[in-house]
Amino acid sequence: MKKNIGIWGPKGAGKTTYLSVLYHDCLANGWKMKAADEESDEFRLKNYKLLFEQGEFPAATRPNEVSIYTYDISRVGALGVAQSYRLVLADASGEWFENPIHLRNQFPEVVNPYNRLVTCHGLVLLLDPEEVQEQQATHFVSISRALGTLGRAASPNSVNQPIIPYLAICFTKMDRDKYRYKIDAEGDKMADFAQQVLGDHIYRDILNACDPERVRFFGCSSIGWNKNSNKHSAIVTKASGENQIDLSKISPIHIFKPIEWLLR
Ligand SMILES: Nc1nc2c(ncn2[C@@H]2O[C@H](COP(=O)(O)OP(=O)(O)O)[C@@H](O)[C@H]2O)c(=O)[nH]1
Ligand SMILES: [Mg+2]
Repeated sequence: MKKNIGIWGPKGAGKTTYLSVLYHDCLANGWKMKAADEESDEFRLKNYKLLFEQGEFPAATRPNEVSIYTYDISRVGALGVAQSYRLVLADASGEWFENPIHLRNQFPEVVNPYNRLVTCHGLVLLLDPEEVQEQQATHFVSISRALGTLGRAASPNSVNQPIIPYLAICFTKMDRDKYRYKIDAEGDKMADFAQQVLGDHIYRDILNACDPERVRFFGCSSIGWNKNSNKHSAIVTKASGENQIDLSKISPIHIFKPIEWLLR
């Protein structure tokens, strides 16, 4: 079954890094995964090398790059029933969500990522909690604009409450010290965390656009923390002051989980 999953979020939220480790976390969760085309395979391999050999994060996505990565995933589920899905994942620069009109004029040849999001079965919204908390009004504008666009696409001629697809809201980089005790495995605590990070306006705006049953909050980290050292980030600060990933410690947290929830 084909499932388009849209990834969106502001610039620097961690989208490209998230997609780079998805393959590993998918396998770690008992699924099989294979890239459906060469570009998707090269994307994961190139970034694998960067993360796991050089300890570096992928380069920032350029505004004219809107890439589509396609992976086939499968597993044998409960009662021996095989489940298989084709995941079509879109990665775009966060600027598309912050300033869409400007980018549309600047890059008329690029397929607007909004046009893809509206065709998705499920959406993953990645947010850096620190950034959101510091700039709630800016985030309100970009999240609210995207929800409005999605809502109009979901029910263009209806005054009824627009129902946008399932939405997994993932707080990224939760390996950082100030967040390291905030993640809970079942995600029950995340709704409280979300309310605090997002503030009333964004929180209510999300519930205004979506069926509450279709929204879930997750805490995740693409690099994770060292299991042996009481939840310390896999990022280490070198003597030069530069941040580097400690290669022996990369262990993603809740990267595949939101997608698994969207597929169920
Ligand atoms: N601590 C931590 N930092 C991260 C993580 N993922 C990304 N980052 C940082 O956030 C930056 C932006 O990530 P990127 O994936 O390029 O964001 P994008 O613009 O949404 O694609 C990276 O260069 C890293 O410095 C993570 O899991 N943990
Ligand atoms: Mg990116």
